[in-house]
Amino acid sequence: MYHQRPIIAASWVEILSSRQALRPLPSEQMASYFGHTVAVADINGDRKDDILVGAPLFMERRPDSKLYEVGRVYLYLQRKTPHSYSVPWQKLTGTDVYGRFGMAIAPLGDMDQDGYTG
Ligand SMILES: [Ca+2]
Ligand SMILES: [Ca+2]
Repeated sequence: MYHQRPIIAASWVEILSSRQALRPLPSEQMASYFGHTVAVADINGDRKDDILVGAPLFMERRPDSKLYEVGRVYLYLQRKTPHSYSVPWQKLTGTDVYGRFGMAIAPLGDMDQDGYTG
């Protein structure tokens, strides 16, 4: 008789540079497809590219205690702080069950011309 060890499959997105390897962006939930989509855009208008990562199968626990697959998009701002890539600046969660929010991400520029891409 043997005890099977649980399989833990963590996922992350790793941004590589020719000069240095940046910290990996860790997923907060297994099997959420974190990293299915990645986009780069200057969201806060500071002329530094920021990173958007989609997790279209992210599951949210709702007040009825059940998990619902809604998807999530994570925004990481490029800052010179030690944890700028380990903790997202903002999490955007989908509202529609099975809507797969974050399945596709594309920077559309400053559509309302207020100086910010977002
Ligand atoms: Ca920026
Ligand atoms: Ca804008």
